[in-house]
Amino acid sequence: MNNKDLYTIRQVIDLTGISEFTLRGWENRYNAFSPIRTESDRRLYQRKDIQKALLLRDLLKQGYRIGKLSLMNQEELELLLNKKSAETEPQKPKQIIEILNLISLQKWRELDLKIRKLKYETELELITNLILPMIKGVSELVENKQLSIAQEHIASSYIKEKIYSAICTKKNSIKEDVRFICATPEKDFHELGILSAHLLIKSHGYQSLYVGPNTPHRDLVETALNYRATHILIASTIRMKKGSDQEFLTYLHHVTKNTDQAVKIYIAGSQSLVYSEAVTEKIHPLKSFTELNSELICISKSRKKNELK
Ligand code: B12
Repeated sequence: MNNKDLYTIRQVIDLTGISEFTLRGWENRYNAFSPIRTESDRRLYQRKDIQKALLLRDLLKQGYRIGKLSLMNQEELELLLNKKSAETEPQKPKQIIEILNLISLQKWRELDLKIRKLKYETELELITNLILPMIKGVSELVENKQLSIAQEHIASSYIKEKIYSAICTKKNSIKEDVRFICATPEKDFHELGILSAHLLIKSHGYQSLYVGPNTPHRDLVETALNYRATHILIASTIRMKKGSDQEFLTYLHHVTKNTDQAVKIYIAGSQSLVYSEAVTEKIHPLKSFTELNSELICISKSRKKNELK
């Protein structure tokens, strides 16, 4: 490549008006670019990186979120920018706004009380109307740099406690022939999705074993065999680096290959939806908790049919 086509970080700052802190944040946290490194470890950007930085800058101004933009390629970003206005996000319920205010003010004791008091009718409602909006709110606060990593950890812990306390209210399973296990793949510590799924499964009266986050595929397979799992639910939230798609596919391949043919494997989470090539007769993607809930109802119906036979 011609050296004239490469730009130092200073030149990129001058051309785009974006600060060094922001450029590095987009690179490190969102994998937005991978600048070439000189021998002295200085970053050199290509023309396409500058174009992407400009697109990101303009779309962020329109109200889009960096987490969403970072998953798009240049062509998709351009298309989005040509749309007249940003998606209008639904208004958050009042109690969620109050909770997010307490989080951003770091009023942890008040937050604890408020989260404990949250009322809900069904577990699906708790997940979709309260847990997911809280997570989304936390994620927006982090993106807007209103929360530090430590504060994000604390907020996530309170959300986790709420899910745990809902799990504790559930009686032991009566439908013993359906046994789920819930996990996230190795290196993925985002467990709020699978923990919520574990709660929802239990609320339908099924057995569920919470294996938890960061589970090596060998351990998952071994657990599935010992527990005689009938269903495995794997949620993947993170895409850490280039090639991690392949890692996830390999992970799934191991789990599929080494578990009984009758075991149904569900994959969920923001990253799993891009893995359409993973879908086989045994692997079923789940887009949402509402879909998981419908699936759980279907399992119940087919059990009843089998009992009648
Ligand atoms: C909470 C959180 C954390 C917590 C996790 C706490 C915990 N105990 O789980 C903590 C603070 C520990 C954390 C750490 C990190 N995180 Co984090 N984290 C998040 C956050 C705010 C929420 C993720 C979450 O729990 N989602 C819960 C699920 C349910 O919601 P969702 O992801 O929106 O998923 C939707 C669907 O996909 C579907 N779905 C998702 N899961 C499931 C499961 C089932 C069963 C079903 C049916 C549906 C479903 O439902 C949701 C609603 O539609 C996101 C922000 C975001 N925008 O997502 C970042 C995010 C996932 N984290 C991110 C990063 C980079 C990290 C770190 C690497 C940061 C760092 N530098 O240290 C670490 C490393 C963790 C690791 N190796 O796994 C990035 C990932 C970017 C990427 N390239 O993939 C995100 C997107 C933030 C960002 N924009 O930068 N994180």
